[in-house]
Amino acid sequence: MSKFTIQKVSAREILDSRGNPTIEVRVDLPNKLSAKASVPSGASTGIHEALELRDKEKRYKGKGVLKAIKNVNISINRSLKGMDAREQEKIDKKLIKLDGTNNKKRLGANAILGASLACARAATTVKKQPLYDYINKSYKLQTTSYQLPIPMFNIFNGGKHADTNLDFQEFMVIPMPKKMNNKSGKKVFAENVRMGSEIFHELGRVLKERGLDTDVGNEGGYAPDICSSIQALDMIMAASTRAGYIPGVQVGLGTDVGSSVLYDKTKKKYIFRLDKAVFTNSTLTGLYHEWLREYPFVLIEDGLAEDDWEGWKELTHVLGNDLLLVGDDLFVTNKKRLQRGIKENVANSILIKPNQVGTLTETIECIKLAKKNDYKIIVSHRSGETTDDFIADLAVAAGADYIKAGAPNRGERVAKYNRLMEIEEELN
Ligand code: 2PG
Ligand code: MG
Repeated sequence: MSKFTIQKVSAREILDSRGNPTIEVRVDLPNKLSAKASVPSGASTGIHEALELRDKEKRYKGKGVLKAIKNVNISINRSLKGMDAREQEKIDKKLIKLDGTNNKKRLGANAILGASLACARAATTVKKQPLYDYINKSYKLQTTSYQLPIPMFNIFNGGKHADTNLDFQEFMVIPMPKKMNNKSGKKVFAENVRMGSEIFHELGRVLKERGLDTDVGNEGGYAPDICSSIQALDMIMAASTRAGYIPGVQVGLGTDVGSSVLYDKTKKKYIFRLDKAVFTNSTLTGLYHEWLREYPFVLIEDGLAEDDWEGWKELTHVLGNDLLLVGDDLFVTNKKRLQRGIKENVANSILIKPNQVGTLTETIECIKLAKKNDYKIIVSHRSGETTDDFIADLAVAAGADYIKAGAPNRGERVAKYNRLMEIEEELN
């Protein structure tokens, strides 16, 4: 038995940031070493994601995760006990085989991912290796020096993440890459966080002055009822300028349209209630094009629905050179779907969410495929989060271009940004 031999894998039910149950997995090694990982949960989940196992019983209105926990405590524990925690790929393969379905519906992607991530973290405890360094080296991700991702701050929440009238799920402010590099090359990430926070608070003041609500949505961004989508953009622009950051020079805009839920499949139309507008995939692409002329957009995520491949092709053809076009529901961190995207020239960036696919190894494989094909990498949180900051280390390990972890507000969101600032200090 080595110091890395897995003694026990166990799980318990905890609450996520929306107050819903989720799973926390613990892996025990010899010498009383142990590590935990918890699993987030989406609200605007893509239909092609791996399955999040919920009890569908009376407790928590069906949202309990006791079945997933039982799967960890019994079958996953039985099959991982005795394995070397450093053999992450072997561990993940075993978990995939144990589940035996193509979307992890038997054991639950939440049970499997929790175990997968907890094993990785446990392996770092023996030599006290930083998690990002451990992941990077285990998967031979890169040889050059570590780089911190650019944070994308979702400061205006709508869609499925707020009970307000904005159809767009997220409006983000994104520090511009080159212009922000300070001379010493140090604390760039921390400076980007400061920018996000200063704009966020300025936006709060802008909203207050206009008599609008300053309560926040699921991801910590403001979520007032407004008159039009454009009004949100204008207020974000005003807040950026007032905070001292020049839009288009120091800060850009991004949106996660979350368009899968706005799409009427039978009519093949995108319906935006607030703006009283109905679009086809072509006319919606046209709207983005128009916005690009008026606002400093750098990124559009899920601009079209998860299975609107034809629309995506056109969108990529029209705007792919000017914008980051990010596939989230479209790719669901799934190599097969990304492969199709690459083949059909669809999108140029991918959102990476470990729980969409269910193991660390599959997440990394997807990142590798994306990188090889020059897709930009955006590691992402979920709208239902915990204070687990695993994705911060994952982003650094993978040399991700961006990280999306919500507003610079609320504990479960800032946990990721705070961890990245810590890593930046460590690396400097
Ligand atoms: C998204 C995510 C995170 P959810 O759509 O990108 O912002 O939302 O976790 O609800 O899928
Ligand atoms: Mg999304």
